[in-house]
Amino acid sequence: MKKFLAGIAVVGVLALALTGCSGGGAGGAAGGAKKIITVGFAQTGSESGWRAANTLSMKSAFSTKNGFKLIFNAADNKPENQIAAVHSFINQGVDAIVIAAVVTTGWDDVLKEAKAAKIPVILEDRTIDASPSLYASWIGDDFTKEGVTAGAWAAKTLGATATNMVVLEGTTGSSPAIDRAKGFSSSIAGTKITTLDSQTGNFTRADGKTVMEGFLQKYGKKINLLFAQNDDMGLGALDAIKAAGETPGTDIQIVSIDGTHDGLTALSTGEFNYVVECNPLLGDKVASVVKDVLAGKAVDKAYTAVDGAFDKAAAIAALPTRKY
Ligand code: GYE
Repeated sequence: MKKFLAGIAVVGVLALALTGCSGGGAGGAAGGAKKIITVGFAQTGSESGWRAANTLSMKSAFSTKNGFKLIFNAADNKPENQIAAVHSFINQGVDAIVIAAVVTTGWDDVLKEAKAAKIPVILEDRTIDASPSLYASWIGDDFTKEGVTAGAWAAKTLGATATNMVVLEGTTGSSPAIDRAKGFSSSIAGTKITTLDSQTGNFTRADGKTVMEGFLQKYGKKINLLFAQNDDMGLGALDAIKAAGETPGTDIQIVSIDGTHDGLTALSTGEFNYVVECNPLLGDKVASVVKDVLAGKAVDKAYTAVDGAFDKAAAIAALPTRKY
């Protein structure tokens, strides 16, 4: 697995790498004008702040200026919509397909069709359960590691005293929901943290709020810890916690994942207690991999972004220059 930095410091390097290879390959039709690369991008939807930043990053990387025609589809987080979008990309004869898969399962048939049509598929953000022979590469973040980091904070901070946790899970069947849960559990194993309840909030603020309201009704003041699998659900939960007369960050400690501007703001004011980063700015790297694949260059099967984590002081320091 190749590590890459999607942060600000490396943008220049990635841009250089892109410039370096743009002379040859798919972009360089022999002797004539450069061929425009048509790419179909099957995005999950628009569930979160992370997703908004990811969509922007993809749209700016796959720009006309960079030699692309982007056909963008947002599937409203419905797997069937997303499969239909990929079918339509195949029918339109796009040069390449990029997928941020809503769920890990159900991909074999449509990916086989893309392969038969000789259209390369590049996975962005989320991983899938399919034979690696059905896609060229994956570019994203290490969700298991994010869960491990979030859980390690919880274990260190609350693991020695009896602690009742509730969990707001991401989209059921999505790779970040599956892997973050796995990573978190491994870190809190053997501690005094017990899980009172764990339900999906679909990575959205609205559902984070509703599900947290339910938890508070059911468990009252028993809850000491909330693990929100993304910032948005944690932010939605804040409203429910305040409405129940409790103080977020004190009565109920909150750890979340993403590191969006809004998440870090909640951390800077003490309403969240810890946030693990998940970098959504993957567009430039995805675009360079697409160009390499179409140029017949060897690419790695996986490129993993490097992520950090924030406590209150780190959030305050990071906020002024935060890009998403
Ligand atoms: O954490 C969440 C988004 O797949 C990593 O999807 C992504 C997740 C992200 O909606 O906010």
